[in-house]
Amino acid sequence: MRTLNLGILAHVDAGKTSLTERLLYAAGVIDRLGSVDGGNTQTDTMALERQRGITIKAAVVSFVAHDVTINLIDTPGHPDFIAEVERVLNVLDGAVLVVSAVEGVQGQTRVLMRALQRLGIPTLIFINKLDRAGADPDRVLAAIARRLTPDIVPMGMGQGLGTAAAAFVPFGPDDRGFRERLAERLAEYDETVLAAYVDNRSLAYDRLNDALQRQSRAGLVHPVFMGSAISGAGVEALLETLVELLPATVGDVEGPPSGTVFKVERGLGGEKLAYVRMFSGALHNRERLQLGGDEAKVTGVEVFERGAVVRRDRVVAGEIARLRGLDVRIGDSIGTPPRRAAQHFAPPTLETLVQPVRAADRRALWSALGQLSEQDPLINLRKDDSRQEIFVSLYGEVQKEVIEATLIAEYGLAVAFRETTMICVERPLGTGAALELIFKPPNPFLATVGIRVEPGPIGSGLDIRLEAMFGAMPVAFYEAIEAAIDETLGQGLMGWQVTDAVVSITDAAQKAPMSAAGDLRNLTPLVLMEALRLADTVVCEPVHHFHIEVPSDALAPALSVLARLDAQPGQPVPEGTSYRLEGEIAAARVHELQQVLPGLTHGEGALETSFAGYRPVTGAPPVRRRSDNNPLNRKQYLLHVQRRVPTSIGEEQ
Ligand SMILES: Nc1nc2c(ncn2[C@@H]2O[C@H](COP(=O)(O)OP(=O)(O)OP(=O)(O)O)[C@@H](O)[C@H]2O)c(=O)[nH]1
Ligand SMILES: [Mg+2]
Repeated sequence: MRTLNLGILAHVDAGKTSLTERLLYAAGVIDRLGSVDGGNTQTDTMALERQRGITIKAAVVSFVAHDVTINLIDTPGHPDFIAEVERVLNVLDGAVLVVSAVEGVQGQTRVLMRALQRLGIPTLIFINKLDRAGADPDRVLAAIARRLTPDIVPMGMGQGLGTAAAAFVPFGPDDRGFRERLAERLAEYDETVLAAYVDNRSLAYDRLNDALQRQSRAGLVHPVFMGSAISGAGVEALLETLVELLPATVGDVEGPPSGTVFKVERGLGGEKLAYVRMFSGALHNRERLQLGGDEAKVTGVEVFERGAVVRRDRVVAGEIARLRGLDVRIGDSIGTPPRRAAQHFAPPTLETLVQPVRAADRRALWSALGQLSEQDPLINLRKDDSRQEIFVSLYGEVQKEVIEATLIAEYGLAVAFRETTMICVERPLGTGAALELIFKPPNPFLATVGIRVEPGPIGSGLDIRLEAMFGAMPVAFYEAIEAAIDETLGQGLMGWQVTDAVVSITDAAQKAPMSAAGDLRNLTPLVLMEALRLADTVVCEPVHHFHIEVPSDALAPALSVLARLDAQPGQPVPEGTSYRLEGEIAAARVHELQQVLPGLTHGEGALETSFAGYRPVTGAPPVRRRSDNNPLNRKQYLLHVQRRVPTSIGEEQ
């Protein structure tokens, strides 16, 4: 049987979980409909999700439609949980992007659609909440075309808008206007349709429908459905055509095993459960495999089937399984790594200090947070050297509250957070070069390393280059230098990650057989930090782009709030009875803006923010204390360690 791994994505509260529940119901997998408000849906199963009526973790459920197994992955919409969506994107065959007919296209909708398009994931759009007062699908369609993609094909229209009887009326084959719109839209990527369109000939509906399915499965056009996840309107129509408009896969079962771990959770007994999508080959229960250099054994294979989780002997290409027995983290590969899991969204830009309420819980807290970071690798953990303080990186306040509640509920650990601060980065300002020669005091290592640091293009990250092959040095030695560069630049002159830098290895030497890779690895941080010091760095803070719509009478107060928050708005743009304000604001101030804006605008101001990169801080740059895992401390310490360094080979002998 073919499989379609289908993600449901949207901004927060758009109705993803409700739609998932409806699809399961329409597919006959559940006979009683749960609701988010009643806390009894199939996919919001965590206590915290049910209490808050918000999805926190991605969840998989499965049903069959037209002989295709559909693994539905319900994702969280709150931007604080974007890491969950990030991993899911790597395993999807297709997606349904939900947009509310009332709230319309949000900043988060754009972020998600851009990621789907970058990855070429075929995507249908569902305009939800037609039954709610204020539903305006025409306005939303126009916003989708303007702000998401012009390549949309509305598949029908709404009726009885804003009432419980709201319905979706599909356009039919006999609808001439629909056929014309289809022809116009599909002509762009289909020669036959184009020729007919130009000649003013009408094509049979079947021919157009065929082109629509092909183009939709290829992600070239996006059919738009609408309805209500609460009343079920439009859900049957979506379910009926889903498998035709999105590409189900039959993977290569005979190929080498290859899969991606996209979710990790712990079972009732604390055991790890790894959610894996197989892209090729098969994986059997009791099979032994290599994982990060170690041998591991699968001790259980479970798949999702018609709303339930069932044990199986094996999982094959195209399928999703829950595997037991593997010590993995999210993002790990099983067998041959499949496509490269790139980062699709911005990294967390905030950090907070976590303290146990009882001092004796410090170790337990460190290990509990370690477990949480296996499930969410973007919860970066950092421990301060001297004070043994623990920091976690964050997307926002809601994620912080969820971590706090999870630590209490699952580990019995009460914690307190100190104020949230930004995670800055450092960029080199100029060029700096340094060199330490072998046998030349005070160089304590049996190695030569020369390094030049210079600024790279904004957004380029770290670019490590080798200027030449130096002598007959083993490859492992070059790798040791590169690994040390990578590790050392985790903390620049002010303690922040160094980025947008080109680091060239200008010289490297060792003396066989006395030198070890360790000599190069230990010397590199010293040379690199000297080069960085000469280049100097500028500390840059994360900023968000904001887009606010405020009623005219709230414009002046909004501007003064923005000024207080050091935001930089552009000229206000009048739009009917309101104004649109756009500009930049430091990531650390976004939460405050979100809190004051509704009061200021009597709830009418709409705010959207999205990560917009880093900008140099004005005033004194913030310094971050070094953490244990920084190699530099170790290396600086090593400098003071007594070590006999020969000045010539003769001396060594
Ligand atoms: N009137 C109406 N309410 C809806 C509809 N769909 C969802 N809701 C309500 O909207 C709220 C959010 O619904 P969810 O299904 O939790 O939305 P979600 O997109 O899964 O939210 P997150 O996972 O937290 O991002 C709930 O109170 C639902 O009852 C709809 O079609 N009509
Ligand atoms: Mg949800």
